[in-house]
Amino acid sequence: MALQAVVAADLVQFSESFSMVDLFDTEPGAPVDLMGAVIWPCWLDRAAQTAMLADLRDVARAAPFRQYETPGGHKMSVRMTAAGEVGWVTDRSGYRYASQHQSGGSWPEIPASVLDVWRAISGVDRDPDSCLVNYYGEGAKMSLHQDKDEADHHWPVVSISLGDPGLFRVGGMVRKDPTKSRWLMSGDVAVLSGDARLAYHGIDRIRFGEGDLLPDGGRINVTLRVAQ
Ligand code: MD3
Ligand code: FE
Repeated sequence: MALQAVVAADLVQFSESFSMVDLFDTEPGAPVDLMGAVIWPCWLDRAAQTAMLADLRDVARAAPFRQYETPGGHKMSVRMTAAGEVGWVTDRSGYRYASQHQSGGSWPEIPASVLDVWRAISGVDRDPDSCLVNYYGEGAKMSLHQDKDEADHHWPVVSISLGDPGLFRVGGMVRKDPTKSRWLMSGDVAVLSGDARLAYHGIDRIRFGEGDLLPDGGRINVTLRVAQ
């Protein structure tokens, strides 16, 4: 047999011993502690990521992504929408949770695929009432901030990353505290509870186009909260 034919036969044998899902899957990792933020690498396998992405497309159809303005008058680079009883919004009048989106209706329900992650990982027996969906296109970032707009800060925050890698930075309770960074990959889930719940954090940059979950590139982050 010609060498090319041998190589081709080997490739067929190789590909038949794996499913497409296996080819994309990474092993779930042990939890990583980053300044008290607990990151579960690859908590969601490729099939779960694809299913959640389809649910998030439905959310975005009901409540389209928007680029909000901060109270200071800066346009955020991240595009946002939400699900649940209330959604986080901002405009010139301030940061707040609102029961209606800009197009006038109530927010869509939090998808079951997203709720399942909270129930499995949050460690609390109350469901979240708010699900923020952030979309990072090319060049988008989120500067260092605290999440303080919720009524009771003792409830955890759960964060799910999908799509391109994002460089997550987390520090302490004061902006100038030292920080640590880690790339959040598609399928990673982070739990912010205890002291880390009020830690400064942000996304410095994304590696746009590196992932293959979103056909047009970009990163999605879903955060679940008890807001009211
Ligand atoms: C650490 N989102 O929406 S997720 C946010 O990837 C937000 O879109 C980032 O910060 C993102 O407010 C970071 C990880 C995260 C979420 C909430 C936290 C880290 C956190 C709350 C407290 C401390
Ligand atoms: Fe935040």
